[in-house]
Amino acid sequence: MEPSEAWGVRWEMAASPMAKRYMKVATAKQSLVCLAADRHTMAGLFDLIEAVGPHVAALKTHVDLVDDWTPEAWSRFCKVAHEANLLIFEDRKFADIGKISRSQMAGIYDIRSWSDLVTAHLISGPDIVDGLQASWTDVGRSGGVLLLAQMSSRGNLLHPAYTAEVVGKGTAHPGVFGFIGNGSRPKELQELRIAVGEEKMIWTPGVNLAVGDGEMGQRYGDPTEAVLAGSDCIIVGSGIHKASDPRASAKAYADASWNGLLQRNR
Ligand code: S5P
Repeated sequence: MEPSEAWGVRWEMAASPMAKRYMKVATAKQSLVCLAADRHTMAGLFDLIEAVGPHVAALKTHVDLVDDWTPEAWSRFCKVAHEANLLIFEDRKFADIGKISRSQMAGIYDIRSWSDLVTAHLISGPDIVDGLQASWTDVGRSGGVLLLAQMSSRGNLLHPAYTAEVVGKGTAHPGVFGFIGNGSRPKELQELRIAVGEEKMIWTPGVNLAVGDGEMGQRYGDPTEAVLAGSDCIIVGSGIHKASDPRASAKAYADASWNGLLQRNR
């Protein structure tokens, strides 16, 4: 199937080349899954990517939670991710002023040199997006920012008025790839999609085939429902990396998300 057929209006409206790249990969793999690769060792990460690579379209990392991180091992890991045709998304949740966020993209982890996407809060104002974009430009690369418009955790402070401001500023900025929405609440997600319109991506954590409460205030909703409500990518962590058979689990999430997309565009 062609991406234009699978994605319909989103394909036509998406202005960002990174969004088009994601939709192409997702169509080729028939999977709208971003794996939250929250394992704490390099060996665990390599095992995971080898097991699930064919069934996921993007890889979300928390580079600072790996116990035995080294620049060499990480660069090999990124190479394997590229070979597996995965977008690499560092979920750093930047929140500082523009110039510091730009510097934090460098430093020991040098996120700007290997990430295709990063997350940011807009709490410090819109210059954070320019700071992050400048850091990719500094190394001759390009990338996209996902702004946190909603969160999946209970009691979070991203209230509707805040969400509306994030969406208003984010939709107008070409450096913004899209938004993080709350995958655990389809109704909130539908409202977010209406506010965002058709041009930008909405990616959603808080998704699990076992719907309900997770650890430490995490909340989970159904993957297909999230896609039907307007999510373009389900971010799944423990549902895959803690499963007894991560490959089979990744395939189950891929099918749930892909079926959601086909139903949505019917
Ligand atoms: O609101 C959010 C935003 C994010 S990016 N809630 C989240 O859970 N996340 C991330 O998604 C979180 O950092 C973690 O890596 C992943 C969810 O993992 P899971 O194991 O609960 O599926």
